[in-house]
Amino acid sequence: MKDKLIKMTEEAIEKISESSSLNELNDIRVLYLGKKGHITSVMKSMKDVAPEDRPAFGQLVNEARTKVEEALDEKKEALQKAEMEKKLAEEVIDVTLPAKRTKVGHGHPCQIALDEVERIFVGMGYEVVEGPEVEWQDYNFTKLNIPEGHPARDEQDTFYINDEILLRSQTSPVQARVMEQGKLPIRMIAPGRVFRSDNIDATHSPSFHQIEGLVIDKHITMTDLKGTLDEFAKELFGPETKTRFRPHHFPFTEPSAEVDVSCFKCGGKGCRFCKGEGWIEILGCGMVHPNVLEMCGIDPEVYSGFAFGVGLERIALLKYEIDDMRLLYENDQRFLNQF
Ligand code: 2NL
Repeated sequence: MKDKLIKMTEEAIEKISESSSLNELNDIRVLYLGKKGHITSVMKSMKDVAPEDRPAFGQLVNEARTKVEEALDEKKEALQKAEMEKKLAEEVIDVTLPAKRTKVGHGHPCQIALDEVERIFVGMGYEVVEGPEVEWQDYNFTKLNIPEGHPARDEQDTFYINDEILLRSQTSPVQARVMEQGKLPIRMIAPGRVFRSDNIDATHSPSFHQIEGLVIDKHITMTDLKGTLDEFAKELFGPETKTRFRPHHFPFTEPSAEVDVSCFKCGGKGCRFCKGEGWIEILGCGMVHPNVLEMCGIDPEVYSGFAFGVGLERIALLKYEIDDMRLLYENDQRFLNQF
């Protein structure tokens, strides 16, 4: 029995030293020390040994067991170490390799144009104020001197949520809200998304962006309006730019005007870009209608003001010489990467 045990132990130790993986090592552990393993079954045969020999026999088996366990542990450690070294060797990082190029994004042409417009007006002391895209029709129309029955309220032109609530068709409700707060004077621009029930073509979209401006103070006159928008045009299109104010009609301003800038391509002589006109229309404006002031809680006998509205897409199309508005919404990177 003793010889058998010694042979078994040697055999186990040899197998352990020849093993080359942790899996293999585990199989050997099971084969000798597992529940039905060789050494375990020798231990179980204790009952066949004479009682007086049992202590010595037990000690022998335990020694054999310890030897095999030690050999297993030692080999396990060696295998783990080798595995780690192999892994480290495989995963060497060459810090001198050139890095992957990261792509840095940039603003959308409309965003670039908006930043420019905001920069100009903030430079003149204006605040930038935003408001909700879903509005009360009271703020979108009534308070802006567009009474019930006015064609601008037509269901064909405006997206209604219900009888009272709609998608704003202009950003002026933001200004109406500021006027109502009653803090005067006001110098603000309200940029944002607006909605009209239009079909999509090269110059129209059911959703586009507007920047409206509002100035309210004592003694504000049409000359303030002209001087401000002339300065804006020069900053946006270059110092040579001239402006032309043509009479127009808006319900919320009186008098009202449309503003053209001298063509920044030909300087006003007339070219393909300005369709031979020498002038390009950029915005609408006027002196705030006394009805609007009154409905927003401001005394038109004491205060007066001017307002204007610019289409952001229109500015971007002009400034970057883009001939189709749809390009601004398609997000084709071949187009966007040019700005
Ligand atoms: C255009 C014309 C305009 C306004 C917007 C305005 C706002 C208030 C009071 C009075 Cl709260 N007026 N806004 C005034 C004149 C013209 O926009 O063609 N926009 C693209």
